[in-house]
Amino acid sequence: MKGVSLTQFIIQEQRKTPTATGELTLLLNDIASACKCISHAVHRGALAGVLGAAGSENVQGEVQKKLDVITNELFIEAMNWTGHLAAMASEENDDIIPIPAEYPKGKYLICFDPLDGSSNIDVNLSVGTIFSILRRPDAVELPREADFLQPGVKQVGAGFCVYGPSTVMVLTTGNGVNGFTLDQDHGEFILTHPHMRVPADTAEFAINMSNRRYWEPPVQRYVDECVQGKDGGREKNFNMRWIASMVAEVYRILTRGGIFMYPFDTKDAARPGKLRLMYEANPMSFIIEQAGGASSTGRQRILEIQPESIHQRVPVILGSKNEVERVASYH
Ligand code: P6P
Repeated sequence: MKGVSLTQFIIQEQRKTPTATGELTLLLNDIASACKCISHAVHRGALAGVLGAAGSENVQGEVQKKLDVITNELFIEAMNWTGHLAAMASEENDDIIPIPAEYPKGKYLICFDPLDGSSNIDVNLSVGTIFSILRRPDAVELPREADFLQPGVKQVGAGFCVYGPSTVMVLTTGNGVNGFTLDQDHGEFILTHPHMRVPADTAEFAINMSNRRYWEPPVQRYVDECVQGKDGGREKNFNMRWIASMVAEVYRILTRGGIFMYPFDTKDAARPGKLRLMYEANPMSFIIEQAGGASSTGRQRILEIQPESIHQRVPVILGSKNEVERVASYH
């Protein structure tokens, strides 16, 4: 099955934008190449000796690196020479990552989580790479952290690659959401899920129930009603899922609907939520909204949050529009 490749698809999309220079197309292609490399590393797993925490030593006597560090280096090295980026921000790096002086710079910024859900790697569950593309502010040659702090509505593109039974790249550049499955034989992403849409209603919720005592009352109320189903006043009974891998939860919601919640909790007063705004909540919210869903902190639309720091955490309630709006109405 050949089908439409990711490269063909994004070039066709580019042709719909007369002013496009093709730079975003090339950047998306470079991201796809990086994700192919990460997919290979993740799927080799134990065979590549990259599982588990540090502790073992390689031949140079260096401490064996965890896969999330290796994938971070993979992504940075696949992107820093391309000439499309002015700087990068990664979950794995405290500071923003400048483009080495010897390479040309471009007009985009990228925020990424190289391997989200990496705690699942050792138990062989799906993990993924999440990325968010912003424009470099005009005339900024050497971007600083402040140049990244743009609300999610400013994203030019966003996507994730889920490394599961199959490797699927999900992408939006503001004209809907499309999914591409990696054909391992040809090494190409092929369009397999055109125009992904999130059903407005669902009977499936995803949350880590062990945190119930830390949630705010509106979330406790909503989840208790889902658990009680028809016995508690809802018009239907609900099912529950929790994979502890955001990319897998969001992919499921894109394929059959659902609501995913990592809400505000009082477990750690210093953290308003667990998930990071710039490279988890914003890209996933852009994708979910582009597929007809909704994404909120419970009190505001996530894409309208003015970021204050590159690693800022936010509460996340996203998925089927009618359920997200119900939770927001309880706040
Ligand atoms: P918990 C993975 O570590 C992650 O950032 C998300 O991908 C996932 O949804 C969440 O944290 C899981 O958190 O507390 O259930 O382990």
